[in-house]
Amino acid sequence: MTTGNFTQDPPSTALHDPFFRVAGAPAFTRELLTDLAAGRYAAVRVPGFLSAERCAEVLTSLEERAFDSYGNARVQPRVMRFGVGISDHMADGGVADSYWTALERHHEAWQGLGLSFDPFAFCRERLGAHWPGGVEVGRRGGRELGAGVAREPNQGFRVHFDDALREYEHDLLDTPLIGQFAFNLYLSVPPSGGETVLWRHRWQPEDEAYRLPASYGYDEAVVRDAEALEVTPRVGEALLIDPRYFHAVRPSRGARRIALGFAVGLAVTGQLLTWA
Ligand SMILES: O=C(O)CCC(=O)C(=O)O
Ligand SMILES: [Fe+2]
Repeated sequence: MTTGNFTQDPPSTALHDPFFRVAGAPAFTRELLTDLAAGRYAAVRVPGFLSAERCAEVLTSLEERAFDSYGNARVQPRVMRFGVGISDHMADGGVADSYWTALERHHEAWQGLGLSFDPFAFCRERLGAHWPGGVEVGRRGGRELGAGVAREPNQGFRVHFDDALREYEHDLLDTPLIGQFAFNLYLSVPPSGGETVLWRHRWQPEDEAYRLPASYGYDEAVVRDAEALEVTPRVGEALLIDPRYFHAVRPSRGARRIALGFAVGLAVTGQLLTWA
């Protein structure tokens, strides 16, 4: 209750930015993608992006496979993955040769699932259905990057942000980017936990005081004064976020939390370009 004594109230969390919100829609329209890139939304969610049948097909075959873990010096608590993530192959502000070697095995592993369709191609097609420039897998030095990865952060993702402009010394892709998103399609979600949380806070130099040693993540105190919003993912739903807002995934209880994910860049050409 407000007593008139402002020192008793949390400093800024009571204030709301009307643009810090999540849109829910049947499709990623041109307008929603534009508004997400421009900052009129923090995230866009599309329920039923992939049918229950197709989710079950991909999930069933993934469940039979052994997942790897992300590099465990940088990613603690452990996050499992099926396929290659470029963040494990960052070197000297660029991409190590090991990424390209790992990608060959990644393609074999995904082909080995014997799926009736290519889930990442399907996601690109639906994501770009209303986008004039379409969606393609990004290239570096003329070579196509990874199309996506299955991620399983059962113990959560720490508070972090994703921004290729800061993570790499030069342009990651051959085509420069003017905007970035992170795409997730949920195949399996837990009955409790597993929420995706976003904070209305972008990286600033002072935040480095909160970085956990050798980690991709930050102490949650870095976002303590920021407005937060939470999304509880559903199976078959696609979520596109502005990953430059600090975000985290809460630990899951009761079931595996498995999502197909990739990064999306809005290129100067107007195309959406993906990578993982
Ligand atoms: O799994 C999620 O909901 C978000 C994961 C994440 O950190 C990202 O996609 O950048
Ligand atoms: Fe992220």
